[in-house]
Amino acid sequence: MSEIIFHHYPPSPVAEKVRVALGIKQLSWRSVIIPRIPPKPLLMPLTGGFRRTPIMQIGADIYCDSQCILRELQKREPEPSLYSNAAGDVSWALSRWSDTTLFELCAKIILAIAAPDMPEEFSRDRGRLYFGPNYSYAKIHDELPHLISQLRAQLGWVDQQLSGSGNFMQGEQATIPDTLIYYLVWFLRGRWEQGPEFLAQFPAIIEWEQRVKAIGHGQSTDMDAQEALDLAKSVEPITPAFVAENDPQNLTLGMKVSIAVDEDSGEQPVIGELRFADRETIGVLISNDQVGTVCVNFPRVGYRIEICE
Ligand SMILES: N[C@@H](CCC(=O)N[C@@H](CS)C(=O)NCC(=O)O)C(=O)O
Repeated sequence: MSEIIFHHYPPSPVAEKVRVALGIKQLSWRSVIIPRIPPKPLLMPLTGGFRRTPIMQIGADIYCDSQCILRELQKREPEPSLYSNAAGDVSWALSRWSDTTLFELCAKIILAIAAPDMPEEFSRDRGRLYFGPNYSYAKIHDELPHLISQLRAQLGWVDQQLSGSGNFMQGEQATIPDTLIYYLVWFLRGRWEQGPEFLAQFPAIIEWEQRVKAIGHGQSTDMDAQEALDLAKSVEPITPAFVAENDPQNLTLGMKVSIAVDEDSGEQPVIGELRFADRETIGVLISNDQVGTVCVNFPRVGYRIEICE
């Protein structure tokens, strides 16, 4: 199997989610550090313009979004499983909560408090990306007591689950829900001055946090971004040419489609030729001089696919 190449930057919380999954599976991987804000000239040729972090590359197959990355890791390396049963489980529904509602609450609290001290370019970029065109850090700041009350109640549910579940969210093995909550606790503790004090009210979370931290990130070795591009160019994508039956959008192989985050985040869509589509994943081929042809995969949930005329 080709090497797992992970494009990320150390402070990225969503990347931390995947690093923990790499740790659960004790995988070896190559680490390419990418910029925290665009331009990302050595990443864009691989993703067709998708700018979020993290991205996984295996040869000429690219996986965008942590949802798609974790699923692919589980497919390629089934043991130890990220699921609580062999067929998969309801963790993806949990991810719709942790990665939207809960992530947004954490991001609002952390960024609204840090905004005055952040580089202007960074705070503007993240404000538009996460909170829409009319965001105002001042307004978010005024709402902090409300936002913290929302977060406290919802993390309380996690604390209750952990008080009775064993060492991890679903028992004695770390699985997807552990990664889904850990990255947010890591984000709160590391980037919000009052984070440690806030988290102290959740004793089961605090003990579990140490257990997840001890799992580590597997074994990584650094890789140069240009080397990753050259590698993609030297091989062909192995994502199969396949469209599952009864596609609700009538997708067919080879059609030109655009794929975009399904929220008003100001991001450009990725446009490519349809190579793969099933219930959960869509993959398109894109080509350029730097990488040749690569297959860029996205989750379907949370993304809007449009057929280009
Ligand atoms: N749904 C995406 C969210 C990814 C995301 O928003 N990541 C943040 C970093 S933690 C990001 O992309 N920030 C902007 C950037 O890195 O350019 C996923 O699960 O991968």
